[in-house]
Amino acid sequence: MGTHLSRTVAEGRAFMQIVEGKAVDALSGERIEVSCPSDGKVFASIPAAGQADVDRAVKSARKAFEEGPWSRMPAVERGRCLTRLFQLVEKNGDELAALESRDTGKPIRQGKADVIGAMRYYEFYGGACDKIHGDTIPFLDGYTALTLREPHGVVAGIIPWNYPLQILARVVGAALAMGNTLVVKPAEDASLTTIRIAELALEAGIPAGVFNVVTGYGRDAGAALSAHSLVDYVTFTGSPLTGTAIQQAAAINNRGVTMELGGKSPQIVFADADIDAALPVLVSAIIQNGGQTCSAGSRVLIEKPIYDRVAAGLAERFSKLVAGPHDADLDLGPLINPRQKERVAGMVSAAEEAGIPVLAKGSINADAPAGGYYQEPVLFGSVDPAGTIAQEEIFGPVLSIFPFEGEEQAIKLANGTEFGLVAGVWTRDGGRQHRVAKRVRAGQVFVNGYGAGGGVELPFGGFKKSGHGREKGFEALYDMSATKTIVFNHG
Ligand code: TXE
Repeated sequence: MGTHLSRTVAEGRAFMQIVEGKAVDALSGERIEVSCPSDGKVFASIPAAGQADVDRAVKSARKAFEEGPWSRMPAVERGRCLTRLFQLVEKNGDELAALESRDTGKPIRQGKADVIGAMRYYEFYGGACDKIHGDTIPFLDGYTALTLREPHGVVAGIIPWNYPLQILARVVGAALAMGNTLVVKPAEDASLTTIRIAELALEAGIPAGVFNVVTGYGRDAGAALSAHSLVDYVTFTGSPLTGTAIQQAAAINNRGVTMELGGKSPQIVFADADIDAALPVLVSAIIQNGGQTCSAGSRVLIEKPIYDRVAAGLAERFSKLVAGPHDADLDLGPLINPRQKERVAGMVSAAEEAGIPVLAKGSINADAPAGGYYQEPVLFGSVDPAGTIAQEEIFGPVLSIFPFEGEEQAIKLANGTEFGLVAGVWTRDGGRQHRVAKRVRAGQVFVNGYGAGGGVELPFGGFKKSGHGREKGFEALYDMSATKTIVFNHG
């Protein structure tokens, strides 16, 4: 522990992009240094791709799509490739978890959980390949009408840095299951496991050119990829601002998009709730991955009669939370980079200066390396629902709690932000469970529980500013394909 972080297979390695089945550098030869958020020290590097690199990767994916065999391969064969990838991810699980933790600073426990999540995607979509099909439609006399689900073609996947292994897996699993080919651009802050997974995909028998990786900055590689005329569909997880830029770029070619743009997800705790069951979940829903989770439960709405009790329970737990380096495996790791640390710390101090009461703060482990991007957890009480920390996605370990009176006010507060990704409802009243779950505008609602990002088989995506399109489960297979209608005239 301390300043000596454990070493991984990545130490000193110059990572490469994967294009047409080969490891390639950026055409310019430029590289980006990769540092560990736990100590801020450089330990590896990745290529800095530009327009020409993106063009090369997209053409590789285009060729693989047009010439096959992937897009024309029997679904069961594609499924077997994804299943082999699932097995290889399992086999290399320890290495992938260590790499993910080193690259993102997340506690090793979370890295391992992410490997298991990623495995489940490859397993699920490997099995789903030959179980998705079209319909026959009753039509005019003398005709037979049917639908086929066809791949879009080349899919571009732009991946964020918070859960690279898992978010990559949900994109790769669904896109490849439907016979698309792919160009993936991971985040400049966390590209290493994406490169490793693309290597394992080749080993699993996914043909060269089907799954390409370009690494580089969003403004260069990401922008070039989303605007490329040979890309047929773009899927993105990240910030609303970047999502808008990507949609504008894809609109130049009138291409479809899936957008998962984060949230400000509420958990509503009614007076009849099982408070002891709720408390640990309310904490883990915001602390998991240091709060850098699109589905983080960042607002807790508490019915007035139990406000003080729940606030005290949360405060007690918050005061014991400790942040530290990834391999110390504490409650949370550092934030991803200095920019995010500055942003979160800035929002916390602005709220403090505005007089919002701090009910509790966690701590930073005394042994944590000085160069790391640590942020202690903060619990704010009696927050103004219209204020900045109640409305904006903070993306850090910061929880805001709000009192409410009755169901109507709870729903109004829950729906009172621009986001609509996930919600939690805690009550023993069966009628209320259904009423509230239906009226909360969120893509996923958990009753008496909360699954930040959990469940690969559960459709996931947002309302409002949280985005559109659905990932995970069978729904993602619909997004990753288009319906073709064929009509036969038996005349
Ligand atoms: O995200 P960006 P940033 C939110 C979270 C966080 C904020 C900023 O609130 O505080 O976003 O993080 C690529 N064209 N989320 O700036 O910019 C970029 O290289 C094409 C929520 O890191 O959205 C990376 O691969 N691509 C979220 C990816 O977009 C571009 C997860 C995400 O980066 C691009 C992450 C461009 N013009 C952040 N600019 C979630 N929903 O879970 C950047 N990129």
